[in-house]
Amino acid sequence: MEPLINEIFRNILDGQHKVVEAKVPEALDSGIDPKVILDEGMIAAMAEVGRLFEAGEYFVPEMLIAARAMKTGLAILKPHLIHANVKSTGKVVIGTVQGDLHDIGKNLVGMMLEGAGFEIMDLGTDVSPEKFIEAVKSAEVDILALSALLTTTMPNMKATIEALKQAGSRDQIKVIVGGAPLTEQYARQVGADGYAPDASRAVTMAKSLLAASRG
Ligand code: B1M
Repeated sequence: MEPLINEIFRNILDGQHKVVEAKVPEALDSGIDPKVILDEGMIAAMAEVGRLFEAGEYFVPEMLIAARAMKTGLAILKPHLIHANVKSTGKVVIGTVQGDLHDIGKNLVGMMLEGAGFEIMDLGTDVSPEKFIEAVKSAEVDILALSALLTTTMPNMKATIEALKQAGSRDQIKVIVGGAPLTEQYARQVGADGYAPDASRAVTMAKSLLAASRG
């Protein structure tokens, strides 16, 4: 692994956000592709954090400081990942479902959609079905994007889609879902229109759903 990428990986793992703040610009300045910094340095580090947590070597505080370091790096990478001045291709309401506080993946999906020209209304984490519906009704929203990282909160995607039906808003928008524990099959089961395993495929999915609905 490229030494700078390895340093970013290690310092996210160790929660050293100040070092990450220095190393990400250094990696960019040395000409490393921002996507490589993201995938091989940063996302890979968070996967390793998850593995260490599962193995009982990391606990919630370690996960939290790693997440802070990850977010520091993402803020620096953001302008390099998205292209400014792209015309709006549609409006997206995005959030992490009720009971779930994980927001790094959701933020990344929002960031990539923004880069592809979508207008983003980010409701944050632990979003109740009622809050999603309120947002969807408050504007002409094209896509509702739901994220979940816990097997215990995944069912709240179905609850949100059901609430959308009850509110009479289901037919007006496309729903896409994603998050580490999800599968294509689960997405179909909860009644979503699309599933994406990562942020760039969320963009492709969002674009193709809108293209299909607009004819
Ligand atoms: Co949590 N946590 N956590 N955690 N945490 C996981 C998810 C876990 C897998 C760790 C493990 O055991 N290996 C495990 C879940 C197990 C399960 O449900 N089966 C877990 C647990 C158990 C918990 C707690 C219950 C721990 C506890 O308190 N005992 C607790 C729950 C709190 C709550 O939400 N109510 C908890 C808390 C936390 C922190 C707050 C400490 C912190 C989150 C900080 C934050 O987000 N601000 C945290 C972290 C950091 C993680 C891990 C280590 C990393 C998550 C992450 O940011 N990944 C995670 C382990 C892992 O995922 N391997 C873990 C990087 C990110 C870029 O990837 O979010 O997967 P990801 O997003 C990807 C794709 O999934 C996809 O695109 C993204 C980019 O490619 N994607 C979408 C995501 N949303 C999408 C939406 C789309 C499309 C694609 O369309 C709309």
